[in-house]
Amino acid sequence: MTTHTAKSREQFDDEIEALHLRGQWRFDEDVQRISKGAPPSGEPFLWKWTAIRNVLLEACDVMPDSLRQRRNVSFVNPGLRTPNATSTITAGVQLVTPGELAWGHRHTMGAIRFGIEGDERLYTVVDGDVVPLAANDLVLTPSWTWHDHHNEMDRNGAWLDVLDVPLLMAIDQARFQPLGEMAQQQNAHNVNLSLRYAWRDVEPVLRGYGSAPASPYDDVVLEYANPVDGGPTLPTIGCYLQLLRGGFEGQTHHHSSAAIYHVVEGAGVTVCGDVELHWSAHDSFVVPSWMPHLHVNASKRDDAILFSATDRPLLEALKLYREDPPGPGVRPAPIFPGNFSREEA
Ligand code: 1HN
Repeated sequence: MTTHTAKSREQFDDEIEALHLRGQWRFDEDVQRISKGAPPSGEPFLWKWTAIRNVLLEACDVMPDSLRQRRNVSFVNPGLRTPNATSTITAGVQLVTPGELAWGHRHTMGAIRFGIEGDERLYTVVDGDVVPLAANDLVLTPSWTWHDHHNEMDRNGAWLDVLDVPLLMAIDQARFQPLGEMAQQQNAHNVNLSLRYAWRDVEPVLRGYGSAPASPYDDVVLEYANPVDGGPTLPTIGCYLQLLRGGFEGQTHHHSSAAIYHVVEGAGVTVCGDVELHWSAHDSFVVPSWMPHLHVNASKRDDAILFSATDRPLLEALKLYREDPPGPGVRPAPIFPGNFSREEA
């Protein structure tokens, strides 16, 4: 038998809210929203290299020494509630002046860095090992590894930083520890090749692809492979390099992962939803999750090269990675760091 009360539903909702309870019926709005498909999170957006560079140069003057631990400016996606590039990834550019040291620390957040301006005298020390970060090199700083950055050049050094900060924040796993000293003791054997994918090794692999047909969406695309297991660079962040050959006009596709791109060379346009992102060397841009997009090389003759970092490994681990149209079923060809090959790994 039902008992009738004069209570309104709103009154009832308020009463149980005071008991820290909430009826499933109140999630109706969310349910309606996600019934139409997972909404894209964040907007397609592009940050021009000239603007980023000017901001970083000005930061050299404006920032007091006490704030100079990391001179990094992060990309703030205008479509997100948090100051990040995507829902799972923070990205930005860091500048280190001649002779400067970005002091040692470690964090549970995993990081990858892609060199923009620098040679072998720009380096990171990771768990005591020196890892050069020359232009277009990729360097890994896995979760909880100590790292301090050094610039022994007589010019500024700069690189792209990509970290899984928002993801680790969301799942309560973000931890940070300063080293307590400015820099780590450097190991005797010194250079660590397993954390560095040097451009001088990677570029010939990419350009050596020849004229064979490649991905209709990404043209010639390589994945940076982890030397230990051949898997993604980090459990949360995968890194890719793609060559859009002269005249390449990609087809539209979409996938559940979100990406931050960095332009290595060339110029072109990425059409994402109804936004056109016109890019040239050293610009960075975001392609949000689920958004239909295509890439076009503006030149009929010259190559364009894009580096990208995405949360695809995270989604694959959760069995949530989707792409449409479905991929060709072939993983992009892996590139291994340093002297590693798949056999040795
Ligand atoms: C960080 O630790 C670095 O170690 C760079 O160089 C960028 C952005 C957000 C949070 C931590 C670094 C970062 C960061």
